[in-house]
Amino acid sequence: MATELTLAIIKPDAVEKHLAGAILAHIEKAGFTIRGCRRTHLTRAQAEAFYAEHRERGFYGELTAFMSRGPVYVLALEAEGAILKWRATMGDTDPAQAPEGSIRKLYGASKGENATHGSDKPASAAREVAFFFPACDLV
Ligand code: FUP
Repeated sequence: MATELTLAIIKPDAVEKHLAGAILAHIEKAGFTIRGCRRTHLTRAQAEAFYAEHRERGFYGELTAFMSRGPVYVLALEAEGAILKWRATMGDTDPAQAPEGSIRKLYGASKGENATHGSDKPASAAREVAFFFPACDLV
């Protein structure tokens, strides 16, 4: 399996609850190398651009309002098969369906406020990492 980069976000709900440190520790214990890490507060326009592929979905307004309501941590994670590995580490979108011990089960509250984001496929990972990190910041 190849070494990959994927984009993770510690979402506003988790940052508000002071869970960012616990989630970063979980990420490192799971075997990812954190190649990029930045705290930021997305504008509504940035959240809309980031989630543009969901524009037609009913939850788009709620999703982009939520993602811009407070600070987030954006992370570029590296591992063998990082994209699928990070999605497995997070668990299902709905925390109620996520496996025991997964990040969304441990720290998520609902389908919308589910603690973390992860890229879903290689093309998304490339777009999403580049959305937040110039190549020179991936160290
Ligand atoms: P995921 O890839 O697991 O983040 O899930 P999706 O791409 O299906 O959805 C992206 C984000 O939209 C989720 F993280 C949360 C939000 N969402 C809702 O708010 N309601 C839904 O019913 C589904 C997703």
